[in-house]
Order: sequence, then C-alpha cells, then structure tokens
Amino acid sequence: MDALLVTDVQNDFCPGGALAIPDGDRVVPVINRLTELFEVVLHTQDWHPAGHHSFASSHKDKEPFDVIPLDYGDQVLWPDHCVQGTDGAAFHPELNITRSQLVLRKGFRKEIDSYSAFFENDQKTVTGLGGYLRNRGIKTLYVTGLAADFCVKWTVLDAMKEGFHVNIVEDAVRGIDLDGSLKQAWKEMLGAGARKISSDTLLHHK
Ligand code: VGL
Ligand code: ZN
Repeated sequence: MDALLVTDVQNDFCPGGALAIPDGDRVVPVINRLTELFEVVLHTQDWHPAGHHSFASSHKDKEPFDVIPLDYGDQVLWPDHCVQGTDGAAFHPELNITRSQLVLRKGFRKEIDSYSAFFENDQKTVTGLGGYLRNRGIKTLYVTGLAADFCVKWTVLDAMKEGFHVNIVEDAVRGIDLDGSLKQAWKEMLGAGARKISSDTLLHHK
C-alpha cells in the first residue's frame, strides 16, 4: 500500500508568510489533484511553541539564517514561524485536507527542532510516524510539500532509512534554497535512492 505525504503546506511557508518560500503556494493545486488519487493521505504540520530554540529571536545577537551549534549539531536559526495556534501555522486555506487521515505535528518541543516527520533533529527522538506506517502496512510514500531542502529532504532521507520506498513529486515541492541547499538536497535524496516523479506521470499511471 502507498500513501501521499503532504509536508508543511502552511501559511508561514507561502508568499506573505514569516518564512516564505518562493512560489510555495504553487504546490497547492498540484497537491489537491494528487489527493484524489490516494486512499491514504497524510499531512505534517510544523508546530512550534513561542520562544522555540530554532527561532533567531530566542538567541542573543543572532539573526535569521545564522547557524549555531546546538547539542545535536548545527542549527539554522529561522524567523519566528508556525507558532502553535497562529494563522501562520494554519494550513494554506486552499489546501484540501478533507481526506487527511493523519495530521502529524512536529517541532513542538521547545529545545529541539524537527525537520523530519520521522525523527527530531537529534536524530533519536521519534515522532511515531514510522510505527504508524508499518502498522498500517504502508510501504511506499509519495512525498510533496515544503520545503524541499529542509523538511521534505529530512523526511525523505529518514523514510528510506526506515525502509520505505520514496517517490518525490517534483512539481509538488518547492525549496528555501540557502546557499545552494536545494540542489544539494536533490543530490542527497536521489543519491540515497529516492525517485523523482512528475505529478502528470503520477496522474496518468495511478
Ligand atoms: C521548515 C525550516 C524551519 C520546513 C520548518 O518545513 O521545511 N523549514 N521549519
Ligand atoms: Zn520550523
């Protein structure tokens, strides 16, 4: 069985949002079309408490996009984004989540960021998604959403480590692209065994 995984299609990652991704909202109609094709549709939602440690505003003399060492490794500092319960954390208003079977929230621990939908950034704390997918007999994921070079990338890499097959829908993702991070992300994801597919191909073969 396969599932469509829709990553972080939230207002703060779309134009006008706190951590806007160029053309981030363009994934919405593509994902809405794909949603109809899948029996299992799952969403993730970046969901930080105010004062989260991944926010530059939580650190003295730091600016958004600075990088600092934390216990678990280097952390990019972000503008405040996806604060629990705010409009910025809400899904894009046109994203069709009616058929969603799971909304997995992540990044809710103040001290630790979570890009991946499987493991938080310490790469040890689990979100429970691996167990959920295994319990449901899901073997293959079609991954979409934001941002291709952060949450999508870490989700894809962890999914493969967890033994799932992964297809990335190339026109259903967009990246932040910090210093070439988008190109690097594709290299890592494809190098680790993920496949790239277009939404058209998927629409015609499913
Ligand atoms: C994300 C940066 C910070 C993402 C989330 O969804 O890719 N990026 N929080
Ligand atoms: Zn975040």
